[in-house]
Amino acid sequence: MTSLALINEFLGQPPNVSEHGYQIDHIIEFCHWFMGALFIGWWAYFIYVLIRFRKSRHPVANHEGVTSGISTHLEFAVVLIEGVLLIGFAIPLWSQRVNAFPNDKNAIVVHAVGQQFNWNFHLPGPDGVFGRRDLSLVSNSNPLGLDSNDPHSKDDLVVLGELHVPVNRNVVVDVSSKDVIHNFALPNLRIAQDAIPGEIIPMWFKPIKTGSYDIVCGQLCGLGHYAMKGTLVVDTPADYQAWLKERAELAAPAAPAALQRPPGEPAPGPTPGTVPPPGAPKTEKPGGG
Ligand SMILES: [Cu+2]
Repeated sequence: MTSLALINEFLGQPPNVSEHGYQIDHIIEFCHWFMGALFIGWWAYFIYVLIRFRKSRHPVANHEGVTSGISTHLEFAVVLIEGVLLIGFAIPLWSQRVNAFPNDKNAIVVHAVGQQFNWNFHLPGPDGVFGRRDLSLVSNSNPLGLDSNDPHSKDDLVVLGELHVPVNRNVVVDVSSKDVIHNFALPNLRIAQDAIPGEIIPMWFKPIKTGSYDIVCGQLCGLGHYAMKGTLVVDTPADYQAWLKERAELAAPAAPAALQRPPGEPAPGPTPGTVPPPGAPKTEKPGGG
């Protein structure tokens, strides 16, 4: 989808790579032009009034004021345009985002969990079922508290900072937080969702272009907020399968020993499925930064 986006581009908006993004861009672009017109219109009128009704020309005030109805009509036109923007475009678009979730089995479902100051991702693995997570199991080596005694967690993947998704497939991200309010924001995909402790809030999008894009935190969540960045990699289907395979292989060696331990005993090594991406810090300090 191409669109006339002069002001958006001038203001440095990153390129859109999601299916619905052009609709957001159209609204933003139109609002900028509309606000520009109002800005110029109001200022032109203000300067005209300053000159037209200056004291030297009108030493005595006219208390009767304006008698023509043109200002009322102009105000009504502005309200009408804003009403059409809100009711005709913004609310339907928002409604589609929050109500029309894809129900096809082909959609990728991922859990994104924010924490100061990282994004953790939990993928269900080949069985398609998310393993149980328990807050009491959360540790430095098991950032999401994945229960290794749950058979469904055996093939799960937990990755830090970098999420891969295939191109042209619907992606549903269940967003939550471990500590404070964060915001899972994907500027290139024109979508963001608050990550609220104690709540799991889904959002969805369809990436339409391969590449690496920023994942940022859109809420001021603490001293390290500025560094709370991740990467969304939109892959070709083949690259996505290769990434899943690579992650599964990296997670595999630790699995057998950890699965044999009795319940309740602390894990000797890294929890199965927990694979920090290359270059990630070894331990996270909650509250640090
Ligand atoms: Cu944050």
